[in-house]
Amino acid sequence: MILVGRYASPFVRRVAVSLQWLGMPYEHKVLSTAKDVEGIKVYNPMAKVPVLVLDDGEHLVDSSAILDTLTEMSPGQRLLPGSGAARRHILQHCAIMTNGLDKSIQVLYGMRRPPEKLDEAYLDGLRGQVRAGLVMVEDIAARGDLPGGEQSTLADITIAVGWRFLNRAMPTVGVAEQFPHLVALSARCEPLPAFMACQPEA
Ligand SMILES: N[C@@H](CCC(=O)N[C@@H](CS)C(=O)NCC(=O)O)C(=O)O
Repeated sequence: MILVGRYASPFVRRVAVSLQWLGMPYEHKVLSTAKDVEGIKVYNPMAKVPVLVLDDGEHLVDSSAILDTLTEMSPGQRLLPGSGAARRHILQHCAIMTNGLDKSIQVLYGMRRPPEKLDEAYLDGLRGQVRAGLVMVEDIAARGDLPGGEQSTLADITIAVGWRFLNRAMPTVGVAEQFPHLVALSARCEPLPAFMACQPEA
C-alpha cells in the first residue's frame, strides 16, 4: 500500500498511526498540499490528502473511509469493534475531533490571505468551533473513555493526533492548561511505537 500526504496533516497521521498499529506495511509518499499539488492530483484529482493506494491499485480518499476499510481488512483488530454501542461511541468521538480539525484547517488556510482580506470575525467563529470540539473531547477524556496507551482505540489515536496538531498549529486554541486530560492522553499515546514512527514533518 502507498499512503500519500505528510504526517504534519492530522488526517494523514491518524491513518499512518493506525497502519502502524495494525502492523500493515506501507510506502509513504511525502507530498505537501502546499508545494506538491500536481503530484497529489496524480493520486486524487481533488488534491486532498490522505490518499491510500491499495495493493490492487485502488485509490481510497478521506481518512474515515480509509480507516473503515483498514479495520475491515484486519481480522481480530481492536481499534474499532464491528458493531454495537462501542463502535458507535468510538466513531462519534472520532467525528467530533475530525470536525474540529476540519474547522482548524479552514482557519489555517484562511490566514494565508493578505492581511487586508482577512475576515477576522469569520476566523474567530471557526476558532470557537474548534475550541468547542476540544471541550467536548476533553469531557470524554475526563470521563475515562479514552484509555490511550496499549488499550487505544481509533478514538484515542484520532484525538491524541488531533490534540498534538491543534496544540502546535493553533496554540491560542489548543492551550495545554485548559485541556489537562487531552495532555495526559497525549502523554500516554505519543511514546508508543506506532506514534513514534509517524512524527509530523517540520
Ligand atoms: N475529511 C478529510 C479531510 C482531509 C483534509 O482536509 N486534508 C487536508 C490536509 S490536512 C488537505 O488535503 N487540504 C488540501 C485542500 O483541501 O485543498 C479526511 O478526513 O481525510
